[in-house]
Amino acid sequence: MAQLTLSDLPRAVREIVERQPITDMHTHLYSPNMRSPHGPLLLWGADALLTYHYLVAEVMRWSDVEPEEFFGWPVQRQADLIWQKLFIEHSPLSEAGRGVLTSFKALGMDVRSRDLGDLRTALAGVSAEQQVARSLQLAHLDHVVMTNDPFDDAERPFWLSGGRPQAGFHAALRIDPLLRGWSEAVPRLQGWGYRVDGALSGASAAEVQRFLHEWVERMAPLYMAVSLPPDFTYPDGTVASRVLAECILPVCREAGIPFAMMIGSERLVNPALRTAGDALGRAALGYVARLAREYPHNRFFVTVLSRENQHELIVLARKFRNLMVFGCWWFMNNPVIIEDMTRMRLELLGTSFIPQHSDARVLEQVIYKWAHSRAIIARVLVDKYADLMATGWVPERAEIERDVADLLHDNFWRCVGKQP
Ligand code: HDL
Ligand code: ZN
Repeated sequence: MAQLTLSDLPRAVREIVERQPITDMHTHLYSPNMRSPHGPLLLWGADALLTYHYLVAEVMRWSDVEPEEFFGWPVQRQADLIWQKLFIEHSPLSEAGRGVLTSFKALGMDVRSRDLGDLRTALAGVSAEQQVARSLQLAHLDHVVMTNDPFDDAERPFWLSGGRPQAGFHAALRIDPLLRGWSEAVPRLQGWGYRVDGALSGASAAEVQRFLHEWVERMAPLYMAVSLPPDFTYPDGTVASRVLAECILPVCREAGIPFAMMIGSERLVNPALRTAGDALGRAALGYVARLAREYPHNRFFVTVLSRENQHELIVLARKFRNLMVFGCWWFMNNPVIIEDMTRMRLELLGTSFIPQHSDARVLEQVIYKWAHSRAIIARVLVDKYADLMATGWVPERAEIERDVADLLHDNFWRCVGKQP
């Protein structure tokens, strides 16, 4: 077997990380054949990239336009303002700003002109299917997991009509209203014919289970998911705790799929910014340990939104084999934090975690989000293998390939209990 020298290591690790096909386990992308009553669900192209809600939040800091007025503009005019403020009048040093340019460059577009018209033209005439193939190839992704919400009026008709995503796109059943909007969910469930009531009495729990089983049947999700506020806890005597214990976890166990808890999102801290108005809070993670302990036959994906929660979550993963830590989520998805978290995770978990997901909402974001993260993950791995070599242990190339495949691909598929 080819043994590596210390001087070989950086190049070898970078190559191995670059070549590893990735399964992107959490995105907001849609298969290009998925349509709402108003048109395709997938967002792609220059104006969609520029009006990503991360950049909307950033442009509001340099502009005195009222959000209400801004959201009334055509997308192209919104993109024009963002380009002018965040790229021309101020350097795009933020991760979301730099990312747009990384994706443009990878797609063969020359950003030196700084002419947004030229950049729009470069993407004109390309079909969604072509752009999906180009973007996934450039990002070197083999599978993409979507976020699929049966409460979303735009998406529900596709599934109810028997629609199926194209190969390579997989569903994740997203059920936030059941755990953080129960009072609004009840009339909707009733309207769909499920005999539930606000107190979860009578047949309600069985009916919520029926609702979940029917959507598992329709979507064939790889996992079920929820985003939880920082103050969520379990058990807390509310209906949400009963929905979790009596409905969600039993259905996940019967369906053989993990439950993903994305913890710490504070919705609409500034409602005027709409999707861009969410923030974060530090959570008390004791309930994560309790769930992992009390439900040993359930598997849990967990990611947290507060930097201060990261270390605590990693330690919990050391205690529970049914807890899989994943991703640098949302406000964590910045180089300084990705590097810090990846080092901490490797030092406490070895390779038994999933370092990243893209959370891409716009197709071409997978190009920059993964290019940026692969570079950081490779840099951290070089250091850790060099530390290993200092003990006299010489990692073989095939072992590094195995480790990187675990981190970027196989750990996910083992946790969902399926072969891709
Ligand atoms: O709840 C989530 O899945 C978050 O990722 C939100 O969608 C958030 O708006 C986001 O896009 N973060 O990247
Ligand atoms: Zn997300």
